[in-house]
Amino acid sequence: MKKLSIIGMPMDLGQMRRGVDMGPSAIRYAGVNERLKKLFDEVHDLGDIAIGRPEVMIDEESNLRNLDLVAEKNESLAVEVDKAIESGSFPLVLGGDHSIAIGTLAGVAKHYQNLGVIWYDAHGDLNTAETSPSGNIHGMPLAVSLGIGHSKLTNVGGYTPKINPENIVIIGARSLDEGERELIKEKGIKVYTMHEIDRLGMTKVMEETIAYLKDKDGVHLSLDLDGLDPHDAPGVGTPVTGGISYRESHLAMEMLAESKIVTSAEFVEVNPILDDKNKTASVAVALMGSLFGEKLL
Ligand code: HAR
Ligand code: MN
Ligand code: MN
Ligand code: MN
Repeated sequence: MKKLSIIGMPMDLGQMRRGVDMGPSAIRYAGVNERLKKLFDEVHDLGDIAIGRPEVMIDEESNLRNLDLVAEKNESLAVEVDKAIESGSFPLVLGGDHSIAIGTLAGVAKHYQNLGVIWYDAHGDLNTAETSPSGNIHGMPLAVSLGIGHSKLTNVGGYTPKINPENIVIIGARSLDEGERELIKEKGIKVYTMHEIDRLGMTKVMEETIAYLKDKDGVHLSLDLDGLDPHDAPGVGTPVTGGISYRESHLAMEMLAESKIVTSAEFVEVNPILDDKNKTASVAVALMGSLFGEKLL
């Protein structure tokens, strides 16, 4: 019995471009339920986690934008993701900005001894309050999940760390801050930047990624739509040129489907306000189709 639980996380407090809170609506409008119903025995759309629309505030003491709210709302997300897994469902979280990975991973990682993570993103999201150029928490969730960062964030779900550095593969990186580069080297995190993707081709990148994560007891896919080229995914808050194409991304998802290693996923940073006729949400839904086993023939 294949069951899917869809959880909307309309979070926009991890950065400054409001509108990403409408990501879950845009992805539903693009037909996520209809598309995935063909690929699962049961699809349960659990609706959205309540975020509200508070005024955006900087925490004076920590210099982290909306620290308390981001932490609190991620606690709620962690509970829902945990419940979905308990009920035997594959959890699929719709963002929302990437700060939601803090809650998703808090809910997922307690179910695995040795969780692998694929971080499909233009960015490393490995900043801390000290290294961040922006104070935006969506640039920090991977560091937080490693147990690095403010304790209000690292302790979401009541435990830390969620993952080990040697279990991470970053794919699509092309905008890394100095502190992130240092952390990657210090921790030995595996990264396929756009250079390696161009050089090796996506087939080889995914073969290596799958081989690298094969022995893990679960793999979480955290897919930031800004990992794709802005031509293919324009509706994101922090676009970076020279990204992964729609076709390469499809291939990556198809290879993950074949490998059957992925046990949870989130698709984040869809901002319909910045989009071109819901193109980015539609791309997200198409990639989900491939990830969950849609075939052309
Ligand atoms: N590295 C920059 C920062 O920390 C930009 C992060 C941009 N964010 C995302 N996450 N969309 O991948 O502010
Ligand atoms: Mn990201
Ligand atoms: Mn990004
Ligand atoms: Mn394809």
